[in-house]
Amino acid sequence: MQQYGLENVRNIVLLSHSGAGKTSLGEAILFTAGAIKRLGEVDEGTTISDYDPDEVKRKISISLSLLPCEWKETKINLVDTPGYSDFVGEVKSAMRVSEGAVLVVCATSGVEVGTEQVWGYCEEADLPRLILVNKMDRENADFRRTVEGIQSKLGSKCQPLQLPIGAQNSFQGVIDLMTMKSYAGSPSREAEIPAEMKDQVDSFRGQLIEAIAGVDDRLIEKYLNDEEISLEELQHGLRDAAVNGKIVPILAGSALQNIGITSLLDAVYDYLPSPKEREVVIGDTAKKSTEKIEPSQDAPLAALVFKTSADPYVGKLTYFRVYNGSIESNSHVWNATKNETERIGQLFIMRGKTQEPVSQLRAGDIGVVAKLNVTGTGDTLSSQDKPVQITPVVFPEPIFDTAVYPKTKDDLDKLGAALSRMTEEDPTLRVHRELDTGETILSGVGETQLAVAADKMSRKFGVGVELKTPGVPYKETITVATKAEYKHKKQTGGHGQYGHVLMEIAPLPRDSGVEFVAKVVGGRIPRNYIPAVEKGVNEAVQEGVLAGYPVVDIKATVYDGSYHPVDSSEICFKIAGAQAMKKGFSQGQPILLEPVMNMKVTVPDNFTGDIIADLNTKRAQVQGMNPGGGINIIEAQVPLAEVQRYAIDLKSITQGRGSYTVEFSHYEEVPAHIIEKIAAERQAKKG
Ligand SMILES: Nc1nc2c(ncn2[C@@H]2O[C@H](COP(=O)(O)OP(=O)(O)OP(=O)(O)O)[C@@H](O)[C@H]2O)c(=O)[nH]1
Ligand SMILES: [Mg+2]
Repeated sequence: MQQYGLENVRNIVLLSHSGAGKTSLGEAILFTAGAIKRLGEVDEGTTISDYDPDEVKRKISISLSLLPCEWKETKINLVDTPGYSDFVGEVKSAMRVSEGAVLVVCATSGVEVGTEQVWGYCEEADLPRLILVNKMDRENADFRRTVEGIQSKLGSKCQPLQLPIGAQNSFQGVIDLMTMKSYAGSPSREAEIPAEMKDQVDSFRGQLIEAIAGVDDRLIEKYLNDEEISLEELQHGLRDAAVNGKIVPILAGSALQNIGITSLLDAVYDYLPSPKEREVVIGDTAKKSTEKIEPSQDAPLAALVFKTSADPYVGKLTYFRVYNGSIESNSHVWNATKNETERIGQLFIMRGKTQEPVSQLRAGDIGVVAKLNVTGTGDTLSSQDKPVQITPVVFPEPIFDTAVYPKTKDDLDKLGAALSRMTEEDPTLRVHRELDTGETILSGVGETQLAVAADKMSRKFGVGVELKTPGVPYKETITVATKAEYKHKKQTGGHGQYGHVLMEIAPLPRDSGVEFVAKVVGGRIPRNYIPAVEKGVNEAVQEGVLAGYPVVDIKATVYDGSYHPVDSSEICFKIAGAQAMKKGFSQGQPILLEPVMNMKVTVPDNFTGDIIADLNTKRAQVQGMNPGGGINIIEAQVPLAEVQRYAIDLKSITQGRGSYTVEFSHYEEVPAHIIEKIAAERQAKKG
């Protein structure tokens, strides 16, 4: 097995708006580098990266996948990511373990919302990157227009390193503005620079050299003095600038036609950093401090787990990135996050779904191991003598809830286990049981993610489920104090039934629950029957009279009654207690309460009006706005019933440019005109 030194590795994440061509590009790269013999296609479901049946079915990537290959004796670990915004968790994981990114932009649609989003993530993470203008072969493909869009939306530090030769169905290849060499065809061959492109090439080359000199102290003087700058100096300058994020080179190509891929691989090798060039921040668990270290393959082990996947056949797979030292097959390591020893079996490198066994993985590399016991996503594997922790990936909080209903009794039995496997695999999924409605709630980033989760549960674990909008946990209460009397009296054959209760029912402040007090004097209800009365009350408050929701925030006081020495029994007093409670509740001018949420909606300024207008149709109370830097954060209180599908509304209002958080605030009275509708829905659900 070939071992790679730190400087001979590139961990590169592919990022873009959905559909720009990352998966196709990954395929073309593997093919060009000789890692695969046949070029698969997304539309035929034959790519190495989109191997999962859910990906094949939907023709989009859903999970990150590893696509290692070798180029110029350097191991390139490509990580393909999903572009669909629901799967941002996978993008964050993939970025965390990469030193560089290739951002794919479509040559016809240009910079889209998703492009700006991943660009933002790269800026946040300080991730060096290249941009590939892909789909140069497509109808309407336009390199110059796309570059203008990139420079105006992402900044002028994005500079063409290449020019395409031809476009659309005459797209043939690319010209490298540094080496002034041109490559055409598939497989790529060196070609002449077309004579008619000479002026254009000179002008773009001039801009590139100016940009490089502008960020390089050594070159700027030469440049200003009109001295000759050698190719080597320029390449050195561009490498520094790209690694430090001062210049983002723009390339051109077609993943589908496999054109420009050789040059892209060269650019990844030339201009993106190796693991040696990025410091690693590690926390010393013993000293409780963090330090930045230069990674080394001879140091004690530090490896970060960035993904786990559950599979009924191969079991649990744990994906990790080695930052320091090395890890061996069939060894023991120390899980410094859980403070436990973990047994490591056979190590693998993965290419799509294919596993290739390896005996060792060294710093810089990415690998997989099966069937770990205690280790989960975010954990650090290290050595017990020198336990360290690497900062884990920070995942977004789930905002979209759905209720999970098993289809059959058998599905119900297996549901819990399947859900816990799903949440282990995807850290942006959470599950909890809503006591008030009795529903199992699965929360995530968006609707598609949850639909995919349901498909996966059925396919992987044989658990059929239906997803529904969760029930709103309404409550009922009263607004005025009232008195009620109930006498339960029956004479049937032998001895009869008798229980008699007088009760006062009063409203309590919000969040008080149900209080029961007995103030009966002179033994008018014997003490041993009081618990039965309380039981009756507790049963009656399970379902209010308005819409059948639980009753809260009331105080029930039994203050009088009577009994019969022979006919009275516990059951009779229970019935009397329950009926008195129901009667009193009806008389107390009952109201329905609903949960109200605190929401923070973050959108670009120009959407503020649309957001407010939409919130106004949702019975929201806008509490404040915090504009700044072109972005506005709108704070509002909104009834839960109105915002259960807000993720979808927000996406359509802002074309995906907005985000929000939501949390429970308090219960509030439901306006009278809505109660009837809620009661009817409740009735229908029960029926
Ligand atoms: N004409 C043309 N079509 C392309 C090219 N690259 C990709 N496509 C097509 O664009 C569509 C989307 O390609 P993918 O590779 O799945 O894009 P992606 O970025 O991986 O998409 P997500 O996984 O959803 O983020 C497919 O139909 C591809 O065949 C290209 O260079 N030229
Ligand atoms: Mg894809």
